[in-house]
Amino acid sequence: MVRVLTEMDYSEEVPHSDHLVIRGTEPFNAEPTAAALVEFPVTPEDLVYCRNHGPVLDLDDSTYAIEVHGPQGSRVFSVEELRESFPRVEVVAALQCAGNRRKEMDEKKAVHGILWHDGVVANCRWAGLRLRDLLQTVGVDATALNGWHVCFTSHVTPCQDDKDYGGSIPLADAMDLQGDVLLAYDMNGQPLSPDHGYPLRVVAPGFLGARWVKWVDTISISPDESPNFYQQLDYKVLPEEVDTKEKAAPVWSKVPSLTTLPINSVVASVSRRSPSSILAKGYAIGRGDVQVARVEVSIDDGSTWHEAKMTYQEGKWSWTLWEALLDDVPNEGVVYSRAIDLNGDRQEREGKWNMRGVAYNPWGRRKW
Ligand SMILES: Nc1nc2c(c(=O)[nH]1)N[C@H]1C(S)=C(S)[C@@H](COP(=O)(O)O)O[C@H]1N2
Ligand SMILES: [Mo]
Repeated sequence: MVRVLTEMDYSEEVPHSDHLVIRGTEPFNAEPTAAALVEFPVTPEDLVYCRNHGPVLDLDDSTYAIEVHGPQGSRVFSVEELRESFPRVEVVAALQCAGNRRKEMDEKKAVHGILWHDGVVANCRWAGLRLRDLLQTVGVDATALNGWHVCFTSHVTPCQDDKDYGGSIPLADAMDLQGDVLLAYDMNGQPLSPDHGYPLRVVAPGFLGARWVKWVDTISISPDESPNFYQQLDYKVLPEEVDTKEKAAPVWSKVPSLTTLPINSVVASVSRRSPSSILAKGYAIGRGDVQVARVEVSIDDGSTWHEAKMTYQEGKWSWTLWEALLDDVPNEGVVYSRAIDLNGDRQEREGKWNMRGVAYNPWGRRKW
């Protein structure tokens, strides 16, 4: 367990990207515009949103180690050992915060949380070791531990709501999912930056960002989910009638923790291509491992839909970029988008309001 700060202290905060719109400074929370995001199939470091619940420190990887608590006891691994003793695996996967599009939900009725626009998503090339390989090394046999969870914790600093940051995913997913859950040390071919978890972070493709624990220093298996605040008392879709903290208090434990986020798409930019035509661009993202099959756009309030051209999709876990050139358009209007996945599930016009403003996915919508 690596404890660096015993209280939330921002005096050693690292510098952050200048290309983000800042939504909060202590802790540092910032996102790019969606218009900038969709210009890059793989999100450059400077445009990767930052979501923090505490200070961001530049950690020393020579003293950093992780503890893995397995069925036969605990083992400590240095970062170097993890890099050298396990195969390096690359995965392209979209990281998305459950609060993406919260601002739009807040426009319907006030929600609790940072008013993120539609930029808290990043599609990166992650590299690291397979969590499965590490767990097998310490003797974890998933078939004998049916229904168990893998818990990740970062003790580096305390957070706003808990003494550390933690989350968990089902053990079966960690051991299966084609082995794509990583303990990552690289992002886009470079060592992770402090903002994104240097020296080690969890990469859990298909899961909401909250489970991608940064600066992870402890991994354990348990019959229960992580007891951490961010697993138990946050990142859940509360019933619509729960609209105050007081009403939420007795309900949290009865509502399941989020694992995947629903199919989504947004219109990121609309530009004029001629006096009578526009080009709409956006991203779409499937639920878990279910890929986006198609994206459609409408400029007549959803009466007729046109298929957009998908310009990028890479493997099972990436986002989808799309664009649509629309002719004979009036001077102004609204472009809507909706994504449809391989199972035929599609985005609906309206999303469900919930107090914490998570998992919001109504049709994408942008004026021109
Ligand atoms: N240690 C730690 N890990 C964390 C968080 C955090 O505050 N502390 N935030 C989580 C949330 S809510 C998200 S959406 C992602 C954001 O990752 P990023 O800042 O690299 O974009 O990290 C997750 N991992
Ligand atoms: Mo998040």
